[in-house]
Amino acid sequence: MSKLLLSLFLVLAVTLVGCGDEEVDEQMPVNGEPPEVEHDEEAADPGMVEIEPELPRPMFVGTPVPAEVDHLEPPREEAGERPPLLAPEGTENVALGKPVTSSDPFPIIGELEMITNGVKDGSDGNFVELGPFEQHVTIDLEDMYEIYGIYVWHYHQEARIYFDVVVKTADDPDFTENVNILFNNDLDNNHGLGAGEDLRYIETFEGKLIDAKGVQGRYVRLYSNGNNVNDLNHYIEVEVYGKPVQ
Ligand SMILES: [Ca+2]
Ligand SMILES: [Ca+2]
Repeated sequence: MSKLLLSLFLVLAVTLVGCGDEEVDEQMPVNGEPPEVEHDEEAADPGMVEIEPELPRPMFVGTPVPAEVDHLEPPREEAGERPPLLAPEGTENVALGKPVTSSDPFPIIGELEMITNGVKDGSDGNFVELGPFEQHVTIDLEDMYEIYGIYVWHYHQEARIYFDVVVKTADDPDFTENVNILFNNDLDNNHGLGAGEDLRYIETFEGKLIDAKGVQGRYVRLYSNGNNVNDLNHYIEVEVYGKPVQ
């Protein structure tokens, strides 16, 4: 948890420095040392490798313009700046082809199977559209895994922001055993899972990476509550990078 806080702090710090470029540049301490890279320590671990999912083609170009939504993560200037997910060798997408259920079992568009079919293209015909307001989907990994990261593509034809995104894992389908909330930007607790403090973010072809830090679980549930364009909920793909529990 402290690591999460540190990451958030670093993001904030970088944002603040970035905003104040003009005034601050000359006053930056110059000590000849290159800036600390957040992942140095982990990268030095010989058992850890970088996980790079295959990305779909971008559906829009340029830096997304932030919508008028507060508590929003600043968009990255360029694609590919995101630090890679680090995970033990042998980690792979264990959600591929696994069964998906949902609070909306009869999607408006598409099928729930599309969420784990490996296709991340953002064009029409590749997303599932769930009903309005609070909805969730659950992936059964069909075995216990150590989970290192989860990538989520809701929709990337335009720079949308989905609300009340929560991602959690558990050992059982009712989410009563070993429940871990990995991400939560439901600021006012619409889902009743507790108010979250994670930032909202803009959807792009890169998907959202959620660090899971090796948490163990079999079931992954993802919540949302409409988006800044309409009240509906969409998924193109969810990838869960894990290793079987030994
Ligand atoms: Ca898909
Ligand atoms: Ca909310």
